[in-house]
Amino acid sequence: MSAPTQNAKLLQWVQEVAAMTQPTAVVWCDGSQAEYDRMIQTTIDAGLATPLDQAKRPGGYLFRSDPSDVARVENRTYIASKSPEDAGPTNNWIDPEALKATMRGLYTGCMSGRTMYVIPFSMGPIGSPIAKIGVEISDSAYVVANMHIMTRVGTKVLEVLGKDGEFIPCLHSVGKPLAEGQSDNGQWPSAPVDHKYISHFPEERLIWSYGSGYGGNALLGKKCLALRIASAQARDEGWLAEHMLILKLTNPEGKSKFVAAAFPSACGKTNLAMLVPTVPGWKVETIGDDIAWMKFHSDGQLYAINPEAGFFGVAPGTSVKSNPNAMTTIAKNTIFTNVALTSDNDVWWEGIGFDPPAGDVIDWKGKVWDKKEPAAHPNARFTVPASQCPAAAAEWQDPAGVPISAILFGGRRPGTIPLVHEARSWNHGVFLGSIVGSEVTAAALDLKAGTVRRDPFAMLPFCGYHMGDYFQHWIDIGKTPGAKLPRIFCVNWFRKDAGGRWLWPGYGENSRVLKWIFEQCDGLDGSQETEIGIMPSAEAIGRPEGVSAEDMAELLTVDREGWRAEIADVHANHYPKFGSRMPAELWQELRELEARLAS
Ligand code: GTP
Ligand code: SPV
Ligand code: MN
Repeated sequence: MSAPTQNAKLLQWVQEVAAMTQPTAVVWCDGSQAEYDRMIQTTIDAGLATPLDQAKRPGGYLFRSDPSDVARVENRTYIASKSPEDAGPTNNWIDPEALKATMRGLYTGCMSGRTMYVIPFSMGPIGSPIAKIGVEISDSAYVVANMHIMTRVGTKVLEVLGKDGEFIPCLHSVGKPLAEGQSDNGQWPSAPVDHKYISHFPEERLIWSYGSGYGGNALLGKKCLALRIASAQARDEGWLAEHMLILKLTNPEGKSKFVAAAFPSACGKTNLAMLVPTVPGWKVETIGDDIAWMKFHSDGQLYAINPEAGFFGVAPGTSVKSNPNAMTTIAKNTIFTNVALTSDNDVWWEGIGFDPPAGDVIDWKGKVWDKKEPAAHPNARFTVPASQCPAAAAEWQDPAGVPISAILFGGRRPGTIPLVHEARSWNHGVFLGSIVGSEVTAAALDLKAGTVRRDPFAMLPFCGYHMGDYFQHWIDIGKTPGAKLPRIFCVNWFRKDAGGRWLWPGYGENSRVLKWIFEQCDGLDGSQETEIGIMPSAEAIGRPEGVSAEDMAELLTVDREGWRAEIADVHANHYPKFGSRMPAELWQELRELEARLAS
């Protein structure tokens, strides 16, 4: 096949990679529907995909990954800057040349028996000044199909790239060469964990991934490009690349504001972005559910775009009750990975809101479900075009982005952190982002689920450089001349009582908090100063059905003892990690909070 580009750098790179990985064929992807259909057929033929009942769920396909390859692998994710200091204490580091030598060894011959796909893609609307072009080389048809949904793939991207345009090379292999005549034959291809490398070279703006076919490890436009590499670019160029949803919030008078919110993986971004408010007259619409790129415009406002074109969302817990918009979105043209299969050839998962029909349920491992373990993997996901979301805002692909009025930080915290509090200032807000803690979820494979860890700005696994410098970057953003800075809030939907019962119903009821945030931005009354920040009265939030006045009080009081312990941990364990790169402004915020809580 002749190459559909004259971009010399791209042609040379493709040739070099093909020489190293030795595929049977090289295919340049055009992004067409016919190509998508071919990819799906290829995976069906290889026994990797199961078509769902096409009458009930048109364009629905189920994949089961290898049980060792079900989520991101943080221990095998590397930031290979020249100096370990530039990767910082929260990233794994290997010398870039040593890492490349190891990986070249693994890549040599790794695509034999397979097709090498060249996937030109755009993060952000094609041709928009904010968009970035990447080219992923992958030996996985599953990756090609998912990239079609999650990014803008194809010939148009090559046109914009032209002869000498810049692109971010993203090299990916599942790390499972095939012998001649051999097929995957129903076995999800991946490499053993100690051969997996999800590597980033931020100084060269380069990504090399080996050994995993799953999600953020393999769909390299997402976490690797749009967060890890883009965060390093954003630092250099004065903008922000963040693990944030973007939503449009409209009040009963028809006035709209845009909100961005950072929660760690599997902590509620997709759900908040598509929320159906319980508060009458209010409306939430979706711009994005996972990543925001934000830049100041000449009017002083911070504008955000969603660089993605689809959702790679957590399936378990998604139901008509919790997220009706997501359920409608995934009614067609959806790739499901690691959910359960029902006897009538449809999908099922824990928390879908109904029992599976009679007959055997096949669990995510492909066995008849014995009901001892979950039928769907907790990190089972759906991949679906954002354009199918009934709540998609009219502006969702606007290349200019949307002006952000409020930024939210949150995590899963059974105690201490109240339902909502507002920062007193930009720097105090950056402080709140820097100390975010959250219970670990199933979105990363190698961590113990349930334990609380610090996940600053929900970027712990995604910051492509030293986290102390990242904090400083946020402080510096606040000093942008003429900036109309968004207000900053902390939210926590995950409070529990001593018996483990949720204190807050969450989901649609979170609209009560969004309403208060909207009104705070407009300077309406309904708040009070506390030691930890500005908080609403119980009346300003209102009480959802089933929430007692005592629960409400617990959700909205300052747990002074809990906060003292929180702050002591930040002081002793969290901030010292960042050494001399820790901004003085944040130490100052910490000392001021300590003083307020002591008096
Ligand atoms: P990533 O895609 O991993 O970045 O995750 P995300 O932040 O988009 O998380 P998502 O919205 O998919 O939610 C993950 C899990 O949290 C799902 O099982 C949801 O049902 C659950 N969840 C979301 N919002 C709430 C809430 O308000 N309350 C409670 N209790 N659970 C929630
Ligand atoms: C996350 O883990 O935050 C995700 C899923 O959004 S993945 O793309 O696999 O990283
Ligand atoms: Mn995410």
